[in-house]
Amino acid sequence: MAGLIERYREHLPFADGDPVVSLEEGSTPLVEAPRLSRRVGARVWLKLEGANPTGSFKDRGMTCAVSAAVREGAEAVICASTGNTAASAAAYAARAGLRGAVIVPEGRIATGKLAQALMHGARVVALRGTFDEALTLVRRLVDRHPIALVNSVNAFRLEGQKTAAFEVLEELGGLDALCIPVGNAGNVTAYWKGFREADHAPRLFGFQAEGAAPLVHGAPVQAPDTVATAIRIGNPARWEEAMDAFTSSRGAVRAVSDAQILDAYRFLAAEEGVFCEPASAASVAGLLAHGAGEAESVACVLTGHGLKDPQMALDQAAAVVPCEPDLSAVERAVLG
Ligand code: AN7
Repeated sequence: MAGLIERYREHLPFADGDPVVSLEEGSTPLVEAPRLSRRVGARVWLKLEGANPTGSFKDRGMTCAVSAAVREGAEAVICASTGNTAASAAAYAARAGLRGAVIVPEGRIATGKLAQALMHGARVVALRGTFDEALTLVRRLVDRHPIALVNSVNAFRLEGQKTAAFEVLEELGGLDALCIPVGNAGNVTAYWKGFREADHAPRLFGFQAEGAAPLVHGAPVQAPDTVATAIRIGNPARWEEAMDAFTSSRGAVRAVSDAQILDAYRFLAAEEGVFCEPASAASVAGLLAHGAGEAESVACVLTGHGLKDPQMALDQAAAVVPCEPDLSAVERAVLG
């Protein structure tokens, strides 16, 4: 399977012969969710972005951002991140032979993401501050040093991420509504760009965590907090564009509580066989809590894989059953 620059080159700002840094990202599964569909009263599909090479949708943007950085002669890339951008940037930097640095909020990044960034050889800086402070600082840093910024303020990121909208439309033909978690608001902006370029306009419903819902409140949140660490963001970089996407598509941005997020997280794993990370479950939590207008066909974007955050899973799931190594004990343990 080709990577997405190859697959969608005519819709992307890359010419034949430009350098391409790819891990064959994109082309992710879109699976129907029968139990969720029954609960919602519509046909619901799940876009499994956790099936990307580093386990999140960020790879779509990163293949473009890092390919463009190589084309421009960059030697290093940097990002601020709640975790997934860091993991993806580190992987694509390694692939390209560039140095990578990532700045993450100390103690607020899921274990899997930290392991990825470190294994790929990035310099991982744990900031004693929020994601928003980290982003402000890296933006100042790249003004002073020749390092490519690969956060979603980088236009190439959105170009890559818009391809997910193409894929959904190619599979379903059309769509009434899309539900999506919102943090820094790059992804919803990218989907809207992709849908418009493909001449479709499903309603976009974005969901933020209650404790980190600046777009819902209409004001930045100084100390954002939620169990969904990936979307623990108080001042989204793509604020205006995201609000335009919600308004233009006749959609909305709404908040979901941590309890609703965790309910959806467990439901998807236990009832649909789909393990996503908590932030991703916000899309389904929002659909369950608020609906999606009168939509008959709905796609929920599951942005990252559940294995990103093993500690959260162990905290939320049933305990393991200890057992002595004899048959009757095993019978009791298995059947009891
Ligand atoms: C799983 O990695 O911002 O609204 O620094 O990891 O485009 O920010 C992650 C965001 C949703 C929100 N789901 O997307 C980062 C980062 C998952 C995420 C989002 C993120 P945006």
